[in-house]
Amino acid sequence: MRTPLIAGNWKMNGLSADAMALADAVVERAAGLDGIETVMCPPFVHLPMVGDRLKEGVRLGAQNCADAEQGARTGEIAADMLADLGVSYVILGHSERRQFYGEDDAAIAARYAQALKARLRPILCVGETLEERDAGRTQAVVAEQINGVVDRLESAAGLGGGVIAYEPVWAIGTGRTATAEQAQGVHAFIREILAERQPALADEMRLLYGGSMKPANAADLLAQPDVDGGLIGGASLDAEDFVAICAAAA
Ligand code: 3PY
Repeated sequence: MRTPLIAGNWKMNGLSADAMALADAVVERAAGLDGIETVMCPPFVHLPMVGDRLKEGVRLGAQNCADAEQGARTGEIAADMLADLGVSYVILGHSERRQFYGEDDAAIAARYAQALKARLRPILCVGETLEERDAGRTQAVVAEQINGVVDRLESAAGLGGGVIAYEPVWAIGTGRTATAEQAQGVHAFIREILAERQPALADEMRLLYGGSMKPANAADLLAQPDVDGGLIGGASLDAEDFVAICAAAA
């Protein structure tokens, strides 16, 4: 049985007062939701103050971590610094990191390994662009991104500490969402890739859908057998919408 997981990716939004107000509102509304894991991933600078406001059942996540343990990495944040703040999850390989900061599979794998070392649970994002989908390359791209990380870890079992988020790039920040059938198709394929590595991993690993998930489409997406939760962008900045999605998963 895979516990549903809903993680809010706040991206680069909000000043400290906004972060505190949003965290308070989510914690208050999410009280009493059972059977799911809820995670808030604010920008790095807001982690301590959001962390201070969380109550049982709501966890703290970060939006990236460094590819090295410590030292000469100006501007980066080490995984164990995040763990030290009470962070449980870390988003890695988001398409915005791949697109705007040139993070490739090797860089993402190095970050993944650091996250595992610090006992953080990585949320590995994969997904195709519209051109790749139109060219019939969705499965090839997703397989390449997953294998590009797993092949660089010590063993496939290492992947097991984490979660995979399928986020079609064409559905990020565009208001477009994959249909429930499109999402299920790719999630089932991801489970096949994992099963080739390790059958138990395929059964246990949670697969999230990300890309304009909102209250209006959440129930449909979450009803799919291989969709175990969501990585929520814009809707995670509105406590009512975010908790409505959490309720749809519970
Ligand atoms: C989105 O839904 O826009 C996201 O990028 C979630 O990570």
